Amino acid sequence: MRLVLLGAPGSGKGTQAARLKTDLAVPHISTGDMLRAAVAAGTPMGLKAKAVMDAGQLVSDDILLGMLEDRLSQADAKSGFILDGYPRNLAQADALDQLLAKIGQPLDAVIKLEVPNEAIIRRCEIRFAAEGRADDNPDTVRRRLGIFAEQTAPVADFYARRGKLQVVDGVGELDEVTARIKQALQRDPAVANG
Ligand code: B4P
Repeated sequence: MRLVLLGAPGSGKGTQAARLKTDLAVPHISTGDMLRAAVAAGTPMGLKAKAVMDAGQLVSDDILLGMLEDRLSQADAKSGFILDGYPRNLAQADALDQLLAKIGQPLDAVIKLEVPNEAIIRRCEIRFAAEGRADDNPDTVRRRLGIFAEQTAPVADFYARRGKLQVVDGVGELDEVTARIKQALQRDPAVANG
């Protein structure tokens, strides 16, 4: 299964991907986690990315594509993957299409988690209090939501036009949202037919 999870910051992509990976028996590939690992390791790329992430902006497409290409070439990704946080704009969606065509692994499905902005702001406030992630402070979350509406929302149309998009309500208990995603994947003809 090759799945993309789309959704605004704080919509539950990372949370749900971590729950789905065991059932689907594929790795969870989060570009946000990869960038945070690079920041924590103090690599030159991490140092460059930190300021951009803390400000709630998107890290450059070139950096992201190189990182993703490396990750998808690893052995565990041959059986599929759940991609969380990528693509975040149309240039990344195009680049992903080309990369997957090159390695002969087209996407099976794209799930978009829908959560109202007020709920997202509340979730990120809770995480900010618990983890202190700079990009979860309320002003930065509002900026990230603006970037999402402007740059990431068109990615959903990109996949809708290709018949790959399913929209799932992301509000509710974690188990409920997981069950909705699994139902959507069952309905997906590309997935149901293997
Ligand atoms: P991400 O790591 O992708 O951060 P995120 O959008 O906040 O999602 P995350 O997966 O962490 O949170 P989740 O929604 O699961 O990106 C961080 C930054 O990295 C970006 O701003 C950007 O700078 C950079 N970046 C990453 N990818 C990039 C790309 N492709 N191009 C350029 N830059 C990129 O959960 C949020 C909170 O909600 C959690 O605390 C969770 O516990 C809670 N939650 C989840 N589901 C819930 C539910 N059903 N009910 C209540 N709370 C819930």
